[in-house]
Amino acid sequence: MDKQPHIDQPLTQHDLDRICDPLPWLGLWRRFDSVASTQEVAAGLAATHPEGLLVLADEQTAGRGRQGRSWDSPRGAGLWLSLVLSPARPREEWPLLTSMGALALRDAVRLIADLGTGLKWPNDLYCRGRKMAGVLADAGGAVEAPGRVILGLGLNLTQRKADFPPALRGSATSLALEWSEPVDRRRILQAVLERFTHRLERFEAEGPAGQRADLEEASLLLGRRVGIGPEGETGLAGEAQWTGRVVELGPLGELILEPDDASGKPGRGRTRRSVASGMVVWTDPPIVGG
Ligand code: BT5
Repeated sequence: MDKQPHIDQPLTQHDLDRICDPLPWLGLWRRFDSVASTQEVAAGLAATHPEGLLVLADEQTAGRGRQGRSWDSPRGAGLWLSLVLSPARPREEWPLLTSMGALALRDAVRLIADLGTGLKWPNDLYCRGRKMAGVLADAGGAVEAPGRVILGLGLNLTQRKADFPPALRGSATSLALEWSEPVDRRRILQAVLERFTHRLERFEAEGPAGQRADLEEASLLLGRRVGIGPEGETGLAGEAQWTGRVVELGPLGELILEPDDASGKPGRGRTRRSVASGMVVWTDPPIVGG
């Protein structure tokens, strides 16, 4: 009876119970057929539930990216979920949670499929030069639950090229597009949550240092020349305000750059700049293999 379940099978509340129950930090989990955004549903629940929460939806009608951008989340096409966390770490370290979410998505994809993937700092998971997943952290914004972080994870699973809106066809990908073998959606969810739990426990015990080696290993930007656009830019096709080479990652995974000189030549030895909120708009060499 238990045929190899395919990636197209929806997750049930029963699946969620089985997967979430063993996770020590998670007190409440809910699945919905359709919501505007799991971030807002999670924020609403957080108001009355102090424990760790998970909200998952089959479809989002107004999925959100960062800074007002949107996240395409059609019915059944991916994992669309939000986690409400109360990290036992100083608030200034919380930005690392975004990259930890992206690392957990990468861990899960790697457990299941033999695929090369990498992180475009701080929140994008790329596979062969296209975006497969994104992470969004709400803390201190309009939907904030005080003292907590709402971490939204979106992982594309079943889309074929034509399923993406035209504007995303050149830049987005899904697990099904990259990996032809059947995949059990429950296994992916379980792997994402287990790997994230492991990372969270390590973060709470050791702080940012415990994530560093993985961040370096996964980084698609370390060692590349990059163009930094104005805040609010996205994607890899924008106008750069300045350029430089990424020479190392900072304690929270931020990019440390050696800026180019005025003529655009590598400015070896120039004062390094840390990019905490600027956006990478192009890379040289381009991200194709990651
Ligand atoms: C992100 O923002 O990548 C964060 C995505 C977070 C989505 C999850 S799903 C569960 C939870 N609930 C929500 O409402 N959101 C979270 P950003 O780096 O700003 O990237 C947004 C950009 O990615 C868009 O402007 C598009 O260019 C592109 N994009 C949108 N949907 C996509 C998709 N499904 N796959 C790949 N790229 C996409």
